[in-house]
Amino acid sequence: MSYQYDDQNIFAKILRGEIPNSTVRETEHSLAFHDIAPRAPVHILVIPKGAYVTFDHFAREASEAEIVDYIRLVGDVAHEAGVTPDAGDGYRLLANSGPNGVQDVPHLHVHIVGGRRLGKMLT
Ligand code: IU
Repeated sequence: MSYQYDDQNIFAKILRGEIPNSTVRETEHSLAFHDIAPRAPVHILVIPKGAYVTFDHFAREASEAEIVDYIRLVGDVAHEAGVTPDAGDGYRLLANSGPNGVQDVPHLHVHIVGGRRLGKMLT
């Protein structure tokens, strides 16, 4: 997997409105939606609207406005889902990246997973 962006990936189609999604929150530069196959009571994906494949790609190429918008949305969504340690029992952020990270969809997505006690790794 390179940083060559494939605009036929499923999240690109979601962003173009070609495929429905269960939106949690949308901002100028980012979208949060429920994972279609949740592996925990809270399982939300947060994606930038820009064409970035992995977190490092995003960190190097995105504007500061996109980065601030994205990081803030991840935090806000976790907070609103009630899983942050101040309001709940904690959660995990996960960004599978590239083949060894077993990334299936080649558009950056952070998983917010919580609502149950997790094992040490998500497989
Ligand atoms: P991964 O980190 O690339 O393995 O995660 C991809 C996630 O996208 C995975 O948890 C899927 O359940 C999820 N997903 C989705 O929410 N909607 C879809 O249409 C498809 C995958 I395809």
